[in-house]
Order: sequence, then structure tokens, then C-alpha cells
Amino acid sequence: TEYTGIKMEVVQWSDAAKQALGGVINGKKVFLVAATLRPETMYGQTNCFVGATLDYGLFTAKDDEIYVCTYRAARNMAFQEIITPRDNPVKLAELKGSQIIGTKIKAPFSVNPEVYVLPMEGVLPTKGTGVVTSVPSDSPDDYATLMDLRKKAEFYKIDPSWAAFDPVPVLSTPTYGEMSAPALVKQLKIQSQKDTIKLAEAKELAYKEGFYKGTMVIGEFKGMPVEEAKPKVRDAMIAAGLAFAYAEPDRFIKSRSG
Ligand code: ZZB
Repeated sequence: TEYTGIKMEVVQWSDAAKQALGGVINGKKVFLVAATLRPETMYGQTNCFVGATLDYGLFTAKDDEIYVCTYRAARNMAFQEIITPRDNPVKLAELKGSQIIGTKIKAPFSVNPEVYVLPMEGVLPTKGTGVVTSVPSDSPDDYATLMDLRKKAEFYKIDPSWAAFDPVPVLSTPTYGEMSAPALVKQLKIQSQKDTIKLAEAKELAYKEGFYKGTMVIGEFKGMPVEEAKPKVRDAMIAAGLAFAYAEPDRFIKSRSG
């Protein structure tokens, strides 16, 4: 799978993370790194998600930067010479997802320049970086989770202001209009982020409709079909130093030479 790694610079750590990290960072730039298949939707980021119970590390990356992701992703990135050194990522510190929640980060290309880290129950430790950028206009999982968080802020231990950014129209589709995810959540009667079977169906529908029939309604490539805009947005983000190519093996393939 060919992901785009999105670099979300930490602007202000949560109190829990600040306490846990002490002096580890030492003035360096730190980025939460999200893996996405939909770089063209980055205009509509409203927050970022981590799994509260997952383990994250701070790893040394190129240009004296620090990346936050799962150890598994760090190892993959080291092989791709994104994280250094190549054979053995250096973990400077560890954080539980729960400690990162409430951290304020930059959201590259988004109409919301700074957003917050929030908890999502379905974040898989086995996929991407364990950091997921949230686009509730076009991702049904993101929309359902954001609505859960707003309804039950206290239960999820978040400050309601962290979940206050509304979905932003990014692309328009013939079937679902400018807000595919909210439309599908309503149509399939999805109640919460726990409706995983219906959410998988909604994701498939949103993805197909958005990618093959969508037209951009925002940004430099406004008016362009999504299929054409996608690599262009990706290239623009990479050229701006805000993203990088990140490949992940779909499964482990045995070497042919034995
Ligand atoms: C932004 C975005 C905007 C995404 C959208 C999707 C959509 P796939 O096909 O299953 O590989 N993601 C990335 N890592 C994880 C993880 N560890 N756990 C759970 N979800 C994760 O899906 C890849 C997408 O799943 C990624 O692309 C990311 O969310 C999320 F409008 O990034 B996406 C209809 C989907 N729309």
C-alpha cells in the first residue's frame, strides 16, 4: 500500500505528554505522522486521532526532526530511510495514546491550521502509523467518531473545544453531495463508531464515489476531478516539505532467493 505520510507539527503538548517527556525534545521539531490514502482531502482536516491504549514512540528522523508513530511504522520508515538510522530506529521516548490526547498540532493544507489530537476506538496498531488524520466530511469513521466525542466528551475525557471544528466540504459527488460521510452515516443509520460493519460499507461507498465521481470544491485544484487532483495535492504537499511517500507491505513476501 502506498500511503502519504502527513507531517503534523506539535504546537502545544498536552499536560500529560509534557510531563512524561521532560527535557527529551530539547528544542527539536516534533511531528505526529499520519498515514493517509486520501491526501486530496487534507483541506478538510478537523482533528487527528490516536488509539488511547496504543503505544507510540518518538523517533529521530531526517533533518534533526522527531517523528511520533508506532514502533512498527518506525521500523518500516527506517527501511525507507525516512527515520534514521536505517537498521535500528532510535526511540527517544514512549507515550501512550491517552497521553497524547489534547495535544495541539498543525494540520497541513487544512482550512483549520491547528487542530487537536482525539481518541478513536478503531485505530489499528497494525496499519499505517497508528496516527490517523480526521476528515469527517469524507470519512464515515471520522464523522461517527467526532459525533461520539461531541456527545460524550466527559466519558472520553476530552475538552469539548478540541472537537469543535465542523466538517468542511472538500469534494462534491453526484450521489452524496459535498458531505459524503455525514450523508452515508445518516443513510445507513450508523449510531456510533462502534457500528463497525456498517462503517466498513459506508467507507467503501464513500471511497468509490469520491474517487471516481468526485470533483474538488476547495484548494488549488478546485473544479478538477478527484482522481486527477489526488496525485497533484500529494506532490504539492511533498514539495512543501509537509508530507512524504510511505509504502507498507500488504503482507510479508518471502524472498525468492530463499
Ligand atoms: C484521511 C482520510 C480521508 C482517510 C478520507 C479516508 C477517507 P484502508 O483502505 O482501510 O487502508 N487509517 C490509516 N491508518 C489507520 C489505522 N492504523 N487504523 C485505522 N484507520 C487508519 O484505509 C486507509 C485509511 O484509513 C486512511 O486514509 C486513514 O484515513 C485510515 F476521506 O486518511 B484516511 C472513505 C475513506 N475516506
